[in-house]
Amino acid sequence: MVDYDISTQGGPQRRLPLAPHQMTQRITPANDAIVLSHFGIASLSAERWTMTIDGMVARPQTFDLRALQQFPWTALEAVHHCAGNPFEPRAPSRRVCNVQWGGHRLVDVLASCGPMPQARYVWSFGTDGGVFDGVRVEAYGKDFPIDRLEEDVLLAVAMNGESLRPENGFPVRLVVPGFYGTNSVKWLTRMTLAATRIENPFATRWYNDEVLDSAGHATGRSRPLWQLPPQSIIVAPAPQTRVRHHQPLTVWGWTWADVGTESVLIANEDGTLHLPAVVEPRRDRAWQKFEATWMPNCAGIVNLTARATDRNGDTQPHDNARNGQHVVPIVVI
Ligand SMILES: Nc1nc2c(c(=O)[nH]1)N[C@H]1C(S)=C(S)[C@@H](COP(=O)(O)O)O[C@H]1N2
Ligand SMILES: [Mo]
Repeated sequence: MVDYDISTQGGPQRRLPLAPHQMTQRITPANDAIVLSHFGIASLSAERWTMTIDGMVARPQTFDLRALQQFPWTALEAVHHCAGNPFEPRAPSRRVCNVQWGGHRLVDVLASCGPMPQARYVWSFGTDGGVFDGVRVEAYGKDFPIDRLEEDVLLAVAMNGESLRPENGFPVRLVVPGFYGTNSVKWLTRMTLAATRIENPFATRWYNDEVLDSAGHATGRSRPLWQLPPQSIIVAPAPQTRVRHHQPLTVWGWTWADVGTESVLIANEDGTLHLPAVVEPRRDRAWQKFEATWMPNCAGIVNLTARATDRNGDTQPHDNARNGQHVVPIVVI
């Protein structure tokens, strides 16, 4: 198995997120945003960059940056969440941040190529490739269902109001808001419309989790890590905070899901606390703030946790899942 955590030049590169209690800002500054690159950081020139759109389109085209700039500008706020280690589907990933992307809607750019009605998937390729987990890969490639296009899929050239940084995909990356970060291909150079799924190990082998039945047993099937399931982190109180019993305390954090969060319940691990939080409305596909006032009623260690339920009615599992609950031990004195 690959050592996913090594960080060598030209090899995998990561910037770990802030700890949850440090994620106090709604928009994560670029210096604190996560970075995940399987083959190092590609270095592309804005002047020489081109991207070809081909496959099931009436008019295949190659765009340079000036051609891309002819399309309307749009910006949106979205949670940006790395699914975590592809080989550890049961480990909760809190590699998350929330950023503002700026760029051009892919649906507009594709319309100029005349997409054919038979096309069902959009394939995207980066310039980067190499050996990952013992497998040689020409180029990092992903796909997403074409139904998603009409929503908010972007060809992003900016993050938080600045030009994309090299590590985040300069000069142009795909952003599929609401999908795990792995789908948002950086250093984008080619897109292909197709009737079938892409054959690229990053789409069909890694970043696919086993489907479990209702009893939690393996079914032998897997599914791509696309839509974000419901998730949450507690920002405050921080772990090991000492609080007085019978004194009200604000518990707050961030929650997100592809379809948006419907509700968040603050609980403790012994099941005696069930406190509904107030969840703010969602802006674009950003994370949503939740907040509740908790009155600890006796001294001791309390393992505080939050449980988000999304608008489809799906709820965060306690643990053993990428979206397992975040637990924060608090000392009540
Ligand atoms: N070309 C390319 N795109 C990529 C990757 C990569 O290694 N190469 N990593 C993916 C993964 S797993 C994640 S989580 C996001 C991270 O984007 P960021 O580094 O801008 O935060 O990019 C995705 N897009
Ligand atoms: Mo990722």
